[in-house]
Amino acid sequence: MKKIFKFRRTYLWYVAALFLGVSLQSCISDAEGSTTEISTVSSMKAQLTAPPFVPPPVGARKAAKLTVDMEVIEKEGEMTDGVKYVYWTFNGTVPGSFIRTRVGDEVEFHLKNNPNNKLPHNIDMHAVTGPGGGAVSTFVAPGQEKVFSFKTLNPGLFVYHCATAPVGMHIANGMYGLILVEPKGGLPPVDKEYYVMQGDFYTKGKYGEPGLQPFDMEKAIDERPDYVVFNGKVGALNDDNALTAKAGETVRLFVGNGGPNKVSSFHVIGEIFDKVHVEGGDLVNENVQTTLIPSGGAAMIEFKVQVPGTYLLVDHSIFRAFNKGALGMLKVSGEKNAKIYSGTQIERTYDPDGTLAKAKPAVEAGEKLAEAAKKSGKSIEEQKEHGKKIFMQTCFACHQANGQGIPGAFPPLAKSDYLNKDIARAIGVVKHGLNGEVTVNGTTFNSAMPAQSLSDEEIADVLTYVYHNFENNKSVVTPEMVKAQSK
Ligand code: HEC
Ligand SMILES: [Cu+2]
Repeated sequence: MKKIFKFRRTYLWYVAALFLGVSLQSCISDAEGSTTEISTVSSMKAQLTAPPFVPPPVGARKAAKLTVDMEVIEKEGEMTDGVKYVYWTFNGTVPGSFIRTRVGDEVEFHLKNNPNNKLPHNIDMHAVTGPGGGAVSTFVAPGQEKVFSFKTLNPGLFVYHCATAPVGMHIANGMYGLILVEPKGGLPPVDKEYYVMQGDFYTKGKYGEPGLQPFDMEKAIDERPDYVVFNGKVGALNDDNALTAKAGETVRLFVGNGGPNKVSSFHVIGEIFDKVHVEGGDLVNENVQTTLIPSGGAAMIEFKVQVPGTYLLVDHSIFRAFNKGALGMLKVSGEKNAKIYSGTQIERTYDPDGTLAKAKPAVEAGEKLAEAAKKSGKSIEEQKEHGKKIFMQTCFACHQANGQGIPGAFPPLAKSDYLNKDIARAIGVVKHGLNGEVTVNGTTFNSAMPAQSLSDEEIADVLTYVYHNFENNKSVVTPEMVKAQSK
């Protein structure tokens, strides 16, 4: 017995010594045990990019002295069609330039304030260890430059932002961006990488109210944004500006949230995140549907795209997506795969008790026609007034309040060439519904509009309203025209 015990003790010592040796050796071989100790061997100018693009991966590059040039530019931009806003930016974009570093880099940061600007600014980078994340050392007046240096000690995806009083206002005007600190050896390679950042905006006018809209401090304090958007404006990532990938590729999204107020429930409709670096750090969650991105926080999101289509990036606090602008697009091209996603396989009427077959003619012949007859002989003004009510009850949910539609889902009725070209056809759409491809103002939609169960008079009024608004051609539609339209 005693002998065995002794043997075990020796064995344990042997194992311990082995461990010690291995860890000592790894320390010596990469000389990067503690990130404060990593030495830099070269110096270079950091390559910066405007969103939604990111600089190339660091790969195997050793830690270096990195010079970053950042200029604050106050400039007018477009929040959405017809709505102007004065943005305060880092390097002219919202979010500001993407900065890509690796752990152990020594960053020499140059902050310049454009001489045409009106206000002083600074920068607080969450990747910086030191007072104010750099804010204390970078307060610059217009026409001034300040330089400070820091060492990147922690890998991760970090937010940077202006921290000049009133801080909330500087951030609300667009002063934020992302700085990535890659681990030694870099992040695992993927096929596509993109830079997306959410922000909430507060304007004197309501959503869509045209003209130059000033910042509204009261709404900002109450956290009642008029706009919640990706990359600084409504539609920054839509249609021709959509992110792209091919089926079979892996995609990494660097997603930040500038706030200033709202937490994002970030989701991509029709995708599951294979991996999420939660809060931009080392913790990796897998198979995630929606990830929380705090104000002043970020996440690295990875997924493989399998089948073609348009995938919508949204804040799943969903009114923000469809009514305040938090909607972007990832367009995936490539081969269909019916095993993974079949598309509609069967479409047929569901009428188990014959209710639909009986009720439709009855309703039409009955109360609705009677009501229509009673109210005939309306003026165009009366038609428009009645039509507006119907529009707000029925069409608004899909085509939106100003008839602008929703990219990728519902075509616009505003300035719609399809609508204005052929009245009979438009009547047919509302009366009988519309399926399959339709091209409106050069954009093709392939969805379905159900037939609207409205009387001939209601269809006449709502179309008259639509034709007299949203910059359409002011056609008048009468119940007789609707009645005559059989298909
Ligand atoms: C449930 C959502 C929905 C509702 C409600 C709806 N539509 Fe549509 N509408 C669509 C979709 C989707 C299309 C495109 C169909 C396609 O791709 O084939 C469309 C197409 C149209 C078009 C032709 C394309 C264009 O943009 O000019 C007109 C006109 C139209 N709708 C008018 C109306 C009117 C008027 C109402 C209200 C009475 C209404 N729609 C209600 C979803 C809707
Ligand atoms: Cu500022």
